[in-house]
Amino acid sequence: MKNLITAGALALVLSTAVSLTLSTSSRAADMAGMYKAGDITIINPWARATPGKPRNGGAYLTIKGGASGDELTGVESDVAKKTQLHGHNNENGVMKMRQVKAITVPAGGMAMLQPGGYHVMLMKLKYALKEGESFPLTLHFAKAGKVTVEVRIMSVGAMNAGKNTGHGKMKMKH
Ligand SMILES: [Cu+2]
Repeated sequence: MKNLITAGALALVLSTAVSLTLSTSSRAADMAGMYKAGDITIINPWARATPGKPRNGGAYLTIKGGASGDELTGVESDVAKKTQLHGHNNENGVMKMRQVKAITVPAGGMAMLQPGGYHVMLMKLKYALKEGESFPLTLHFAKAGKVTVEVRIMSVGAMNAGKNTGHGKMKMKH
């Protein structure tokens, strides 16, 4: 009997801890840009500003899998004539982009779309992407369905969505 009571009390403490963690993280996420759909969470969609005449652009985001995984199967956006999912291939020491059919979101893991890796390719942009602005991007998931997120436009050489302030004049070497 004593064990049962202890277990019950522990469960209560645990669920309180979990709900506290959730409320804290969703508040932080509001600022960063977080979208829940089905079992997955989309974090921080961002893109690089395109200097001069608009051509191609890239958009990046993190997708967190829940209890079950999912698959990102397609993307759509009005800012570009064509939108594709891309990955990189090392061909004789040269990194080349290639189109991929889908990006797996592992259960309990993350799929990262980032510079130098998987990304959303925005082909033939209809207008230049300006730093500080944002645009909608619709993601298609095998299980979670369609999710439209707002992509924040960071600086031309940005490497991620967060650490952009005060580094505007920093040159990125590739
Ligand atoms: Cu690409």
